[in-house]
Amino acid sequence: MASNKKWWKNSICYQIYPRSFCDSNGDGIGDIPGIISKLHYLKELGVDIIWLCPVYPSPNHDNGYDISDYTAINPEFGTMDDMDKLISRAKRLGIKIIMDLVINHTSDEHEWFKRALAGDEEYKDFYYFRKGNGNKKPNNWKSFFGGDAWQKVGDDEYYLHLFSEHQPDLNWHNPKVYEKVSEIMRFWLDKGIYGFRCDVINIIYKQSLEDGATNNGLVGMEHYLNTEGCHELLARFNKEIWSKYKTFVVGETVAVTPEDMQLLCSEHRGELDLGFFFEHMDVDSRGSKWYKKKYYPNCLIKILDKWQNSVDYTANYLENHDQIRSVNHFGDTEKFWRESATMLCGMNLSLKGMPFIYQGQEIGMTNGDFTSIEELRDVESYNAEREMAQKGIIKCIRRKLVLNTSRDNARTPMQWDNSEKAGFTDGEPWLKINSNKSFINVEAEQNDENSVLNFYRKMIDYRRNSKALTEGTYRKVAGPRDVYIFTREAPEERLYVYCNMTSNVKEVEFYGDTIVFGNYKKENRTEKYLLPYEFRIVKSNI
Ligand code: TEU
Ligand code: CA
Repeated sequence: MASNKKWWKNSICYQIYPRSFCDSNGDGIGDIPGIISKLHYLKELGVDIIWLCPVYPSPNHDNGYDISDYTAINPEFGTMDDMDKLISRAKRLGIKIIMDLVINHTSDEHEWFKRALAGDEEYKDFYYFRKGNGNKKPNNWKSFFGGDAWQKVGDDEYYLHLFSEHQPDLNWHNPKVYEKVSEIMRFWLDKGIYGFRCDVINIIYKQSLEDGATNNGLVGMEHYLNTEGCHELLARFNKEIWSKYKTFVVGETVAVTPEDMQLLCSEHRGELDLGFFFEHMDVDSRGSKWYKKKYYPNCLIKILDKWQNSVDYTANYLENHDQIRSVNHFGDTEKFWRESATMLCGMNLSLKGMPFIYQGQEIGMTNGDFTSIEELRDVESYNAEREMAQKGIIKCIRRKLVLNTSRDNARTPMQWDNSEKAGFTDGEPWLKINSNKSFINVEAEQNDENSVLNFYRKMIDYRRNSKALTEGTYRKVAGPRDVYIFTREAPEERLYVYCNMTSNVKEVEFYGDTIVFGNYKKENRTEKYLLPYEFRIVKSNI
C-alpha cells in the first residue's frame, strides 16, 4: 500500500485512444481485447505507462468524456473481465496503466443526473441547478464547446455545463460528490491501476457563480480556474487516496501559467504529480484554436524554454486526442515527413520532464485526409461549424477552418498495416482511415531500419540509459533563429541537443565531441550545418 515516491520519474507514457487503437471483433470500434493484442508492440517500443482514455459506459456525445457509469466498462470496448486481463497482462510486462478520470462533469445519462432531473433534491445538489432571472440565464458564462454554459430544463430552471449540454458539471461544494468520487478512485486503484489522468482538473471547483469577464472567447474563467477550493480538493485526494497507493497522477490543467503549475505540482503541497500545459499547442492560434496564424518555430522554442526553466518537471507532449498531429503542426508532411517526425521525437524525448507519446505519433501519423465536414464525428467540430455559420462565415471557408483543426485529425484509426482497413478492423471503421496508411504503418516501419518507428525505439532506449536525459539539468544554448539547442547535464555526462525546426539548412556552431544520436545518416551529416529538420545529440568528454 505504501507510496513509492516518484517511481514514475524516468518513465515514458503512451496515450491510447481506445476507439481508434485496435478493433478485435470487426464492429469498427477499437476495444480492450484489441489493446491486449498490442501490448507486446508497446513493450517493444519501450513504454512504461499507458494512459488509457475513457473506457467507461457512455452515450458518446463526447467519445467517452461523458461518463454514465464510472465503475463499469462500455460494452463497445469489452467487459470488466477484459479490463482485468488488460491490467494484469500489462503488469506482467512491466507496464502500468493509468485511467482517465473525468470528474468535472458526468454524462446527462448518469444515474445521479437522471435522479436530479426527476426532481430528487439530494441529487440535484450533485450538480448546479439554478433559477434564471426572468429571461436571463443564471450567469453569462460560455461553454468550452461553444454557446452558453447553461441548459434550460424547466420553468426558468437551468443547469451548468462547461462542455456540451450532455455533460452537466458536478457540484464540488457538495461533500457527497467527494465521497462518491473517492469510492470510484479506490475501486480502480484496488483493481491494480497506477493512477489517473484527470480531465480538466483545474476547473472543477467553482468558487462562485457570478457573471464573469471575457477571456480568449470564454467567459467566467476567473470564478473557476485554479481556485483555492480546487487546490484543497487536490491536496485531500492526494493525502486520503493517491498517496495510499503507488500512483502517478497527471492533470489536464487548462489555461495555466508556469506559476499556476508550480502550485498545482509542487512536492510539498502534495497535489498533482504533473500537469499538461497548453501554451505550446496554442503557439499558432489567434485567440481561438479555429483561427490560426502562421507558425514560427522560434515562438515554440521560447515557450518550451520558458516552461523548462520555470517548472521542475514538465509533462512533455506534442500531440494528443484533442490536438492536430504534431508533424502537421510543427513539421512538414510533404518533403520532410520522416525528418520532421524524427526531429520532434528527439526533441520531445530530450527535454527535461516526462515524455508522452500519443498513439500513432511513433509512426509519424498525419492529420486525417478528410474532404468534407460530414466525414467528421466530433461534437466540438460540429458546434464550431455552427458558430461560424452564425457569424456569417461562408461554407467553403468553414470547411477549411474546421478540417484544419478538428480533433478528429488525431482520432483516425491507428495504421497497423497496408491492408484495406489498415489492420485496424475487419469491419467499417467508425472514422475514416487515412489513405497514407499505404506507407505510414507499423508493419512497413518495423521492417525499415530508418523508419520513424525505429527512431522512436532507439531514442527511447537511448534516453532510458542516459542519466543526463532522465535526471540532468537543462540549459538553453544560443543559436540561430528557429534552431533549438540545449544541454542536458548529469555529473558525468554532458549532452548538447540540436533541433533544426525548419526545412532550411542552418549554419551552427557545434559543441561537444562525439555525435551519439541523430536522424540523418553519418555520411550525410556535415560539420558546420544542420540539414532540414536535423536532430543531433553530441556528447562532451567531461
Ligand atoms: O479537454 C478539455 C479541453 O480543454 C479541450 O476541450 C480543449 O479545449 C480542446 O479540445 C482542444 O483545444 C478534455 C478532454 O481531453 C476532451 O477530449 C474532452 O472533450 C473535454 O475535456 C471534456 O471532457
Ligand atoms: Ca470492437
